[in-house]
Amino acid sequence: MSHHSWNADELRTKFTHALSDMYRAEVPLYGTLLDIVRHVDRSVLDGQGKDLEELPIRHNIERHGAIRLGTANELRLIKRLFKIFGMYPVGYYDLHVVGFPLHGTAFRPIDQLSLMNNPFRVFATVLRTELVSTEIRSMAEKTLEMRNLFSPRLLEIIQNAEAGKGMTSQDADDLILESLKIFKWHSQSTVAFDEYMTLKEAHPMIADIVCFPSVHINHLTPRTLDIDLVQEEMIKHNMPTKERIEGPPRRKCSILLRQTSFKALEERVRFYSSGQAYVDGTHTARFGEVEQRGAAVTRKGRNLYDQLLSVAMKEAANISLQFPDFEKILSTSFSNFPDDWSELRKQGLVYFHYKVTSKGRQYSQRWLGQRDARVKMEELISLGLVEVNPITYEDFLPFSAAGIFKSNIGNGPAAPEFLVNESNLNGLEKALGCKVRDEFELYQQLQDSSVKECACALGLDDI
Ligand code: OOG
Ligand code: NI
Repeated sequence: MSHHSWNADELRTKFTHALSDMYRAEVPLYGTLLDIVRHVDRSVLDGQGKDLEELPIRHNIERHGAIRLGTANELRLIKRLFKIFGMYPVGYYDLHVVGFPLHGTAFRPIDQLSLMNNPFRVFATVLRTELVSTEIRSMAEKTLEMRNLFSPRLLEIIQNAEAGKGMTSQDADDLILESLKIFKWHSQSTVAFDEYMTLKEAHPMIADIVCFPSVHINHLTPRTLDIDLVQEEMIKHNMPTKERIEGPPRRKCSILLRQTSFKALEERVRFYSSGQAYVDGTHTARFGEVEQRGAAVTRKGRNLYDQLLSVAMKEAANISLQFPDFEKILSTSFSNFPDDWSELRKQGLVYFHYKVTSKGRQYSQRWLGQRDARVKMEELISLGLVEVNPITYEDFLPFSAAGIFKSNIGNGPAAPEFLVNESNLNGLEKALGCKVRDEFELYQQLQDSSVKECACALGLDDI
């Protein structure tokens, strides 16, 4: 039998397309949002005299999604599945600090080539049952114990891949098909209506996680070049648009991540009922989101971001605020975050990718070899031998995530009483069966290896 050797990037892209098609069929407004994004991006490029084709390949397909898992076992299986797609757990997100009994990680590609091909990422949270009452915990555990997200065929494909066996085209097709079943929406709940209500009262997130046979993907998010324009268009299209864009304010030099969403749909769901066979109810979980990504910031940059955001939030809490007023407060606070690439680089606030220019390549290695081998990067840049570009932020922001959660599934109890009040990175890693990678280290490695490549191309020992 002929084995096309599928690599992880190809499989991830096949999966991203399939998932996007499925979600488009399930949530038509997501399709409308994709159309708006394409339209906005084209007009932004027109303004710059550029074509869509000039964008990096990744841009056309770039998405992130989110799932909420119930148990450690489900998380472990998801990790094994995503590994086949070249996606690894990066970062720890503790949502209990923003009122949700969840913690999680982001599954995403980590090396430069894979990110260039398709940076598809999934924000995956898992329920922390140790945070909730014993009554709710045992209800949740009892129901989740009976759930099998992974079909026998999918488990077989995963085991074969882990054993290093080749994958036929049929295997690859089945892999995608069987994977989609995990993320599909079901309008039939696995519990009785009163159970659903009890769980929902404890926290709407718990009901969403526990009461369904799959871990329905709750949104898929395209990336845009101008989120402010998309927000305007969403409002024009009468979408139930979130009031404000999460994240940093609009800037010349985009950093991190700005996000907005349309609110979750109220969907019909059938529940079991003791008296009759079924009873009809509704559930809100699935929504649409759009994001604009900017530069990855260093730890120093991140501390500054967190500090400036919290200053703005505190100030906003004092007055009742409309959208434009908050934007003003935010911009004022962020005037303390440099907005010039060379300044951001010199202050070590942002990660950069360094690349030898064509002028640099023309300089003979001998010319450079005659100089002090420790040529300063600044000098190479000012001579036009090396160019610098900010590295894209590939991760998420917990406070923005909280804003997205809140506007979509309801706040839950105003101040939820959790039994435990600390993060549990260890618990998450134990559930995963591996460490989560540190996102800052990954960006640092990307930057360092780009510097090494420059040194190598220019025949320098060190820069
Ligand atoms: C995840 C919300 C977080 C984001 O973009 O920050 C998220 C969820 O609602 O499960 O997707
Ligand atoms: Ni999201």
